[in-house]
Amino acid sequence: MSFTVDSARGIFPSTLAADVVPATIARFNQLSAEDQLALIWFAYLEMGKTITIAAPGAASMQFAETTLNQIRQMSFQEQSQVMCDLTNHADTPIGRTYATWSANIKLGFWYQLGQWMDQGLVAPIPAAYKLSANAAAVLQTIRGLEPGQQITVLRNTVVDLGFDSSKLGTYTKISEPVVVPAEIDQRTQVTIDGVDNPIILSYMNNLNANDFDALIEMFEPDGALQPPFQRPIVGKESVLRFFREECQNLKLIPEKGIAEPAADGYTQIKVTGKVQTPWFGAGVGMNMAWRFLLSPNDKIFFVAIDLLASPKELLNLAR
Ligand code: 45D
Repeated sequence: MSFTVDSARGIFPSTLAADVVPATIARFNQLSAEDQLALIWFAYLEMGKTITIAAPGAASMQFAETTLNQIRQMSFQEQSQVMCDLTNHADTPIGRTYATWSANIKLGFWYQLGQWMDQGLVAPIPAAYKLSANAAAVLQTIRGLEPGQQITVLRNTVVDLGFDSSKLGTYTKISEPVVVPAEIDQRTQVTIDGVDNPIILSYMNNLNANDFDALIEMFEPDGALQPPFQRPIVGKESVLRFFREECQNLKLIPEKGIAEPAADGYTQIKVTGKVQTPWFGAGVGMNMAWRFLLSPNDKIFFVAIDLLASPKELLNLAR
């Protein structure tokens, strides 16, 4: 019996992911639209005191420009309505446009709205707005998270807003253009304590260089990649699309790992370390694990990327 994507998901079962992130988002989703907006605003303001957005994602904002300008022209009441509609997943023209955007464009859109709210150009959240008891409790949970977990909560709430993209029918996804991969002589080379497998090192180096064409050739045709808190993305074509849309300019900083033989000539490898996003740069290092399953042909059959429950998990290399 050989591995399936489903059985591969179970490798290194003692890995503790930050389940508090989906749990917090589930609680957030139970709140009213007004509470959700106010909560994100307060969380964002508080986080801004300790971590700042490094790259305002100018490129991502440009694709939302028409919608942003449309909103800017509206009255405060209309602006508040747009934000509530997005939060309620309402079927509106802006809700539908929003649903076609990649995660980075959605983040750029809100980043700009947040600036404008701050400057008084877009309807603010009243400073005296009183969160419901449930919303206050969710905010309190967010306060207690590590920065890497906080930004993941924020990102995932933003990605979920707008009309449900699965109800759009056929549509063209709007994402930033793919950047040119780094020149060979400009590339960084990672080292991993305990892992010298060239496939794993190349995975990290290719992703850091935005060389998605080289990266995807390292996968089995039916290989899969499982992003944090998501179902696996299966097959080279879908994984490549994901790399192009969601994985530009990441910085992977693997630290340590373990490699060992698995059944049927496969090899399982776990690596832990940090990941930085272009939004926060070196300001936020997320504690991550990669769980790889390499096929007997030395191709990636499966890799899961997990956001870890705590820094202590960086040391957990047990099977
Ligand atoms: O509603 O090996 C206001 C993979 C109030 C690939 C607001 C990976 C109202 C393979 C404040 C205006 C990708 C899986 C909203 C590795 C309101 C691989 C605005 C991992 C919404 C390693 C809020 C990559 C704003 C990872 C502006 C883990 C919020 C990447 C902005 C993780 C929040 C990236 C931002 C993360 C959050 C990025 C900018 C977590 C960015 C988070």
